[in-house]
Amino acid sequence: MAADRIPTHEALALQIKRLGAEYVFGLMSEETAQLIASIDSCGVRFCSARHENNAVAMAEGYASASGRLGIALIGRGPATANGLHGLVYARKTGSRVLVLLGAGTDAPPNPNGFGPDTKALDASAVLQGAGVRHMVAHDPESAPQMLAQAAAAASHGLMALLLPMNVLNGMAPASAGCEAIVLTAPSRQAAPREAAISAATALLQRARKPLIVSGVGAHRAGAAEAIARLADHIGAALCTTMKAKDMFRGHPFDCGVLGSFSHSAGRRLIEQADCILVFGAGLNQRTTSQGTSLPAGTPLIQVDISREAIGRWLHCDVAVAGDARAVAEALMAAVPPRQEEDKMLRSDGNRRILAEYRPELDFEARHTPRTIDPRTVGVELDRMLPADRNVVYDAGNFLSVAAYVSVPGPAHIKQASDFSSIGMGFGTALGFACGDRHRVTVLFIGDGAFLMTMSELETAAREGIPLVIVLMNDCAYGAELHFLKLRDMPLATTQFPDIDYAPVAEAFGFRAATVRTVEELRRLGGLLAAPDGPVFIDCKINGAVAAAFLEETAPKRSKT
Ligand SMILES: Cc1ncc(C[n+]2csc(CCOP(=O)(O)OP(=O)(O)O)c2C)c(N)n1
Repeated sequence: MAADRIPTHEALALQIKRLGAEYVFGLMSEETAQLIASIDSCGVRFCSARHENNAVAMAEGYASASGRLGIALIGRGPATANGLHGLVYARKTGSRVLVLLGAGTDAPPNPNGFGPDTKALDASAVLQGAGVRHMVAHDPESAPQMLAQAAAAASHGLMALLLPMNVLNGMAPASAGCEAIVLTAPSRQAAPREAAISAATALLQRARKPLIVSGVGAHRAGAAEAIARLADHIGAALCTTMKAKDMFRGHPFDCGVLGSFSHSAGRRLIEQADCILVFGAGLNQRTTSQGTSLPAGTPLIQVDISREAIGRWLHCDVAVAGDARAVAEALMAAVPPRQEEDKMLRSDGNRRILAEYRPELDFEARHTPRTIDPRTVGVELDRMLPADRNVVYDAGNFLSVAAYVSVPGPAHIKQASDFSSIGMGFGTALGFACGDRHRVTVLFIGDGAFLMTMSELETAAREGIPLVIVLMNDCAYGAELHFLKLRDMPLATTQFPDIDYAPVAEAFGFRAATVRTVEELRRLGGLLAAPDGPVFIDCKINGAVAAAFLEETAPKRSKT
């Protein structure tokens, strides 16, 4: 072997180490096994998932929590097909994720030259069809450098790199791609146009009751403080999208989340607004409750770094393209301060409405003898779990619980539903927990999604990932149950047996409990206040409680 050449899998492993990677998440196939062994040998932790989808979701969750590059490594053919759900999900999140995939070659797959290649899959065509940007390493010589390029490209969202078997099994230069790899930050357009600021100023000056809606874009721009200052300056009330939940927690005029996850006190102020100023929020169907959450006909100013996001789902009267913080500061300078007595939304009455809001008084709890109202589960766990926490949600009817569970801020809430799929929550939560080991990560997941991904119980326990899993168990595909119910259809196909999963989680090494009543849940206070290892709670919930976002999509019934 020439001294200056090493096996490609070793060169690639060294390149991954040079990227500064802490973890590679993945699942082994024969063509990637040597690369995985090399990665592990060079001191980068290979964290093995039990399904390729979950491996990709782990990389996404890690990237999302840490802001660093999340790397997944999965095999070719069936492994690639298995990972496709995760790949599309990761693309939709926009997180910095690099997925390395084994790939086939035209040569017969086994050394004796016999075929056929039963794992053959046109991965390029599949990835292209799925809208996943990808590169192909064509030769061992350039593969390490290509990996560096793919990692740099992943700064702007998901990038996949196909590593064919002949490349992985070849020899690469030992010194390939030694230069430092710099991940570029997404470029931000700093200053808004003056004309846009004047138009927005004119509307805000005329408004008596302005409302500011902030989304995750405002959070990413670090605009929370500037927006709160602007709100105080013009006498606006504040609210956020679900993705930016608790951005203004503690502010006396924080109305909470807008739309499907809103609360009654916040809505009382929101419905009074006579001008809406939106920062970094896409205004999707849940934020707008299918277009009904904001007072009809109210002038709307939309600020977004991306021009395409402006006016996309809701009318917009004034568009301001620019960085949320820069725009908030520009408006602060341009709009004259409003006198205290003219801050109509900031009346003592409105202050009291918000201060007196108690989540448990916002609904009439519907427990049954053997189940808890899902909203009560949220209210109780909000008090019981450590306040400094990350919360990750899978998707389903149970998601209504999210309205009642607070977080330290938008960096600590993650909904794994960018693909509107179930089953992405478990992997995402595992990766999120790896990306932020300073606080406990709590996963809320329905029994349907849990059964899709429960193999990862083993991963959590093996890797010592401190995860609290709250299984919102209604023994049903609840979202589908309510979908059919709202359309007067039979429900039997959506319902499943009542199985206790706590012993299953216990077998994997979790501390686990089953709860059917509020009293049983409260008894877990000690376990939940400071969890020191993986914890699993099978919460038997009343599936009859439908989430607002499902009811909002129900067909309109004609009056008889
Ligand atoms: C991958 C995938 N398969 C199926 C669906 C359709 N679907 C949406 S919600 C849901 C039910 C989920 O059940 P569960 O996880 O128990 O949560 P629940 O709705 O009961 O709260 C299903 C099957 C989907 N969105 N994604």
